[in-house]
Amino acid sequence: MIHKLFTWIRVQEPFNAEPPRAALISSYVTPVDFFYKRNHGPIPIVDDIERYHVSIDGLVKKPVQLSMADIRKLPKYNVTATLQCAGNRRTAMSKTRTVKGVGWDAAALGNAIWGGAKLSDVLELVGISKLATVTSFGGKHVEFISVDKCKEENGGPYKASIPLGQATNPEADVLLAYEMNGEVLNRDHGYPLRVVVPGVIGARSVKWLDKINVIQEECQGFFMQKDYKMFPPSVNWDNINWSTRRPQMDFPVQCAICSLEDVDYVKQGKITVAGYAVSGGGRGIERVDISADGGKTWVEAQRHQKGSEPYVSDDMNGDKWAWVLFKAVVEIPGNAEVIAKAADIFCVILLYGQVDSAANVQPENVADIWNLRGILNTSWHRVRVINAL
Ligand code: MTE
Ligand code: MO
Repeated sequence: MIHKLFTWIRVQEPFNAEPPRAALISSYVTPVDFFYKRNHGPIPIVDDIERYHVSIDGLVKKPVQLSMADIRKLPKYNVTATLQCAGNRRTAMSKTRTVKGVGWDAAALGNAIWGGAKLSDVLELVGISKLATVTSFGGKHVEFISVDKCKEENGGPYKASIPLGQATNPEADVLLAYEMNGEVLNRDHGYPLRVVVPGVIGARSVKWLDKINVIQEECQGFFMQKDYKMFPPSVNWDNINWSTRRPQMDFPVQCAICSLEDVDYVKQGKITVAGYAVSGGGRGIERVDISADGGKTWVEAQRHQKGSEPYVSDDMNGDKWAWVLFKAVVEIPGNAEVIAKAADIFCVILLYGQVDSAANVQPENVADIWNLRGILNTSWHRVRVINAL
């Protein structure tokens, strides 16, 4: 199949776009042009790179200003990580009941190789040691403030925060990234510098970074406190109380079929069903199951990351922050519902080196997880095939 390199523009201003779902899975690493773009305000232009700097301030001993040259001097890491918008698959959720937000199909995510400095190394420059969860001045969160301005912040900058313990943990791989797939980060994705918080909803990966603030409480910005929180279906715009929920951080287990549209014409017989599966928090994908008869019978899909080796969720060779692509051959009986569901795996090393693992599964039906902002539609992905004669 030949896919033209184009993306669907979901909103022109601010610019929001995603690729066609079938094209998304044609490569493990998503080409930059094809990577979804999610913006809350106009895309800023940072052109005077000599004068550009990031300030680190707040509850630190000595605030500093870092130029791009200072950041490039730190050890460079390449981290393959899937970034996914919390609103991915929102359009499907809005079919249950109206939701508020950009209407996304199933391609508001992408897998890139992010190159940059580790935030844990950057924070050492202001005297915060690795694995610190609190600074000597009481700082417990790291806030990222952007250059762009958006209406939700009343014209102020986009911002978000993560816990200090995640920011200072080298294993969490939080980056200040200046490269995407080996190229200089482009304007759409945050040039000259963005945060990449692997395993966490895209909203926390602040683009066009301007300031880093070490603060006591989590960021009080709109997108942390009045958005990107998961509510039950009973909560509506009249009875919502934002303060009753925590800001969403890790992404739950997700998967989608990309080789078929929501409603597609298929000839009876064997077809290959393909798509992606991904989870947050560094959890691997333990299995992906496909049904071609509305959930009566299932076959396990093959999973792949880079190369041709089958992916094994608990071997340490996989990219733990990245999606897996899956494929399964199924027999289409005629008109049918094709379903994909995934389970992730979380391994923790307990005392004495014993390994415990727990699997999370996806909710069966979108109606059960409907929420007014239409976030985290991680329900089983169901598509309808119609017998093409
Ligand atoms: N950072 C800034 N400064 N402004 C934004 O609007 N959007 C966030 C995040 N970082 C945003 C931002 C959201 S909701 C997502 S999903 C990701 O960026 C999207 O990153 P991308 O456009 O590089 O795909
Ligand atoms: Mo997002």
